[in-house]
Amino acid sequence: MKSKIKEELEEKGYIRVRNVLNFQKDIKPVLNDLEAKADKLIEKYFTTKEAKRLFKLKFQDKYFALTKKSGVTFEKVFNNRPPQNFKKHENVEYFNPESIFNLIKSDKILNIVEKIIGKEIFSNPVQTFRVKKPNINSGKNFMDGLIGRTPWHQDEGTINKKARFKTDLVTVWIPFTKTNAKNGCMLAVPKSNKLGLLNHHHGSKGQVEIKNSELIHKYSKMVPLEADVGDIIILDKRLIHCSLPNVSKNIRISMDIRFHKAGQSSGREPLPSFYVRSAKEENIKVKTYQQWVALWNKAYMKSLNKGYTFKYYLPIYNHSKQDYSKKLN
Ligand SMILES: O=C(O)CCC(=O)C(=O)O
Ligand SMILES: [Fe+2]
Repeated sequence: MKSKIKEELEEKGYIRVRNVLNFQKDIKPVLNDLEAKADKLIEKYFTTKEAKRLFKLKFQDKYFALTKKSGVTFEKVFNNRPPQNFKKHENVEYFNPESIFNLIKSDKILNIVEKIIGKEIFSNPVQTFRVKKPNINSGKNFMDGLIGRTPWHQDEGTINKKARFKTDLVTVWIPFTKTNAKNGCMLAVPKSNKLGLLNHHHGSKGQVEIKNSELIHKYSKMVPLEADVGDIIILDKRLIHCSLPNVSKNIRISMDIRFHKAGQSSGREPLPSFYVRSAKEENIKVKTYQQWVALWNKAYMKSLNKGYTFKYYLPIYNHSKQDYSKKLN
């Protein structure tokens, strides 16, 4: 029998589950690690005297001080996985502390995911930690999805052909700050998961974007996916969604992680995917933080002389039936 959650997800394309995570146990450890990462950067960019003063500030003020002083936006450094593209042999240090590994294998999250894709579950490598800066109105980060807005897309559009149409992929979006329409929460088109995979294209900044997405604002019903810290938002792989600009004065922090049915393609080979839940205990091979870090390091090291960690082709049909413009009634 289908679970209620699965039924609702299939019907609307998204679902918010309240109070899944505990602030002290699940959220705070990640925020602490984020702050430790900022402190390391402060040591690099500031004098010892300046650093001493900055260490006392809140993460947000550390981040503002860092970006101002360095002119660097740190979108790759604060992401929890190696970047898709980088300069050849550029070894970007990314944000992959144990607290994030703990979230990926959290029973609180997996108990919900299990109701959607069943008891045999892989961690999927399509994951992004996002520290969204306020008021990015133009420039290279304008629509980068990392510190800027995320363009209109379906998550299934961002995986490769091996997984497209085949893999049962589910997105779990986790806020680390209360997130609302003002600070750039996601925006979704309810029931759009029933439209099939749509034609995507490269937007003006190279981003992956649904073709005709300008029509969405004009003609479609849109719902802001607001959430409190502790809540999670689950997305269907075909839900049409984007994120709003952050027009508040504060940063907005979130992480989206994904899971798929064990044994299926992750859609991001050669990045790691592995069992996080199974009825057979011996299937769980990645048990320690060190093992997890080693998997990612290996994938990244292999990519260093290529300058990219993964590639996929956008879903572009050679017919227009899957254009968003054809879906309006
Ligand atoms: O947080 C965002 O800006 C976008 C997140 C997203 O697209 C996702 O989790 O699939
Ligand atoms: Fe997405």
